[in-house]
Amino acid sequence: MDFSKIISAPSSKSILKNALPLTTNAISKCLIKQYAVSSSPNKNTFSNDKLTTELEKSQTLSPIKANYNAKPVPQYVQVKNDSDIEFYRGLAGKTGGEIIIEMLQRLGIDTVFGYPGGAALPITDSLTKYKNMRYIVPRHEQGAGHMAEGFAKSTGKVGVVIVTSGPGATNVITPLADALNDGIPLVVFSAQVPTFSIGTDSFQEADIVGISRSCTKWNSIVKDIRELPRRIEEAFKIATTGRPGPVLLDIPKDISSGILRREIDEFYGLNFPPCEPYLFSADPEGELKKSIRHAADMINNAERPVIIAGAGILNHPEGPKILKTLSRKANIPVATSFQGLGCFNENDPMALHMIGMHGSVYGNLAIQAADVVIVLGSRMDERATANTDLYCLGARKAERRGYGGIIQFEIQPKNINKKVQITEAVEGDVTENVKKMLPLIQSHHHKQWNNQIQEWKRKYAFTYNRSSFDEETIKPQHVIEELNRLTERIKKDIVITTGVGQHQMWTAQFFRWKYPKSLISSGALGTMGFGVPAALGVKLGNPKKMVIDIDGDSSFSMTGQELITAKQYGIPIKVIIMNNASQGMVRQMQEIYYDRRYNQTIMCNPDFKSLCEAMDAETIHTTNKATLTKDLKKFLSFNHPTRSIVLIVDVDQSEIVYPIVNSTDGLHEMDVGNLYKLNEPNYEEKYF
Ligand SMILES: Cc1ncc(C[n+]2csc(CCOP(=O)(O)OP(=O)(O)O)c2C)c(N)n1
Ligand SMILES: [Mg+2]
Repeated sequence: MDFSKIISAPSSKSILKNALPLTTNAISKCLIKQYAVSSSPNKNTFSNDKLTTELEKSQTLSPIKANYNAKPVPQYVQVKNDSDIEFYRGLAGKTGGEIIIEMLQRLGIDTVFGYPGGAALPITDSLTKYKNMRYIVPRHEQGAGHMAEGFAKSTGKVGVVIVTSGPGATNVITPLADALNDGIPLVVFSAQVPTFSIGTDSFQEADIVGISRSCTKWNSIVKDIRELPRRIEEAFKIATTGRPGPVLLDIPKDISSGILRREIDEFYGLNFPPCEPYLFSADPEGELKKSIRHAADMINNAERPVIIAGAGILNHPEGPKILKTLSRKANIPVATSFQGLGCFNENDPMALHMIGMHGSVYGNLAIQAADVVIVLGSRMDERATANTDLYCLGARKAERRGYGGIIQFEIQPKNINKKVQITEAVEGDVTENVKKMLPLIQSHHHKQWNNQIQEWKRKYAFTYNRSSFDEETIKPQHVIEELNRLTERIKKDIVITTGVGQHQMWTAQFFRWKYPKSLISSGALGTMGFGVPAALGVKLGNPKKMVIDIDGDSSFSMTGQELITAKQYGIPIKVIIMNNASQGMVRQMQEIYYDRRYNQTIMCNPDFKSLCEAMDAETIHTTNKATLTKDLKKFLSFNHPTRSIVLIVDVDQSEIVYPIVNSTDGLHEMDVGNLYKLNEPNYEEKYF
């Protein structure tokens, strides 16, 4: 989808009329008047239409004339059906704030996250006039953003955020960047100072459109109330089409408090053209067919195929089913990126689990040895590939011999050939295209290859050093293993969120993921502090599920105050703080690469038990291995309709996440510490 078309296309004649060159005086005179009056909506308000006329009268330069005959009507402009037209007409007489909420209701939104402020009041006050709208106010706007992410990622709906101007808006930058990197649909309304104050360094003014440009899929400021409905529709469409992502609409206070005086008589439909593969091809359908045919041929000729499944599979309701069908049909083992965890049942013998920098040894060995690597909806981030020059060496060799290579199914064109040169790219919705390819796939046993995989799985299972200094010390990996064991039968009803660090990687490694969308974690940006607020958003979207945040002590310290939000709204979540009293992941790097100079990574932590109790959470503090299982059972069986529970587990600080692949090495060059010996004598000669 070429969004530049949307941004640059004229929206309506009236909008163009407003784009007049004006003297500064004329603008401020008219706008100050408008803003002052429109703040009290029942008085004789100054409408935007009247404003336009005033501006026209007062401007001294001759207006730019739009040439309406120059362009055909853009494809995405549609006349809506009768009920839409009626709805649009009904917006006349409403304030900008009311229009926003009307539009949200029409788009099926029932939950908004946000934080109030002077500039946002016309919007948040409008919320009080509508039923069935939940408005969740966190302790910090970052919390609102991560809550919206958790809500959106776990439900597939759009996460909506409303924040005030200036610091309110800048506080959501991290969630915006996080959502952009992980492909999560968010619509953020940031309030802005009135249009006539923009650029005057006015109180709580920040150029949020400029600031958020690189961390949104699209953003815009709405400077005309008549434009508001159309912009909101565009925002939702852009957030949810193609690869989902965050958008931001900046709403000046005079727009949100102003009144729409005249009916909107030009209608824009939600039906954007579908995301077209091969935008510049004369025959996109033919190109797609050719790619799919070639991909199928490569798979049919493969001796050692491997699938890498990413988040793209989870973005389609049928994704996991289609993935399983492909794997079954030709007996292809399935590895998963961190964000793809849950798209394939990891108890399946064909599962290679998470691959990458801290991925499974067997998965990484398989990827490097495979002659055909089929990447389904994964960006191939450097955490998943390590050194790209040494990536998929087996497939590269097969490519040179004219039969194998790397196939990438991907919806986002910019992710194709971004870091890794692809042999065949199939552009468009991943699941739909795999579905199209399935009839062309021949059944195959790949017996020798799968025997090899099973042997690697037996030899190099995820493990850790189980002996510790004393009987009491708890190994962090053991906590996840126990949680995995105790929840085996109820996993369908559990969603897990995490912070970022060692605990996140151990959660990925030692929990066996079976269900789509059961892990909600910050992958590409790696945002500490994601866990607690994301868990709240997940719970609001999935009230029947048990939502567990597995957090690090340092990650929890960043946003743990959102447990007060949990108390305020009675949102019962469960939190495990894996307390190693350190920024473990950084401490581990200091140990390995910086000669044990632990510069400021050992944490001065609060008494987490008292802290969480002060936020009205139930707490358990586990310090001894002997009580871990009992405490975990108590934690899991705690069942209160509104109260949260926090289990603080003091764990061994010295543990290191293995395997480790250095960014300069190939995926097969793993450091596994003293866990076992990687003994594959002829591996390179055989496969590369
Ligand atoms: C907001 C943010 N700041 C800094 C980092 C860099 N970083 C990555 S992991 C980590 C330590 C995390 O510590 P903790 O949450 O206690 O988890 P642990 O590694 O100890 O399990 C840091 C500082 C980050 N990912 N995010
Ligand atoms: Mg820690």
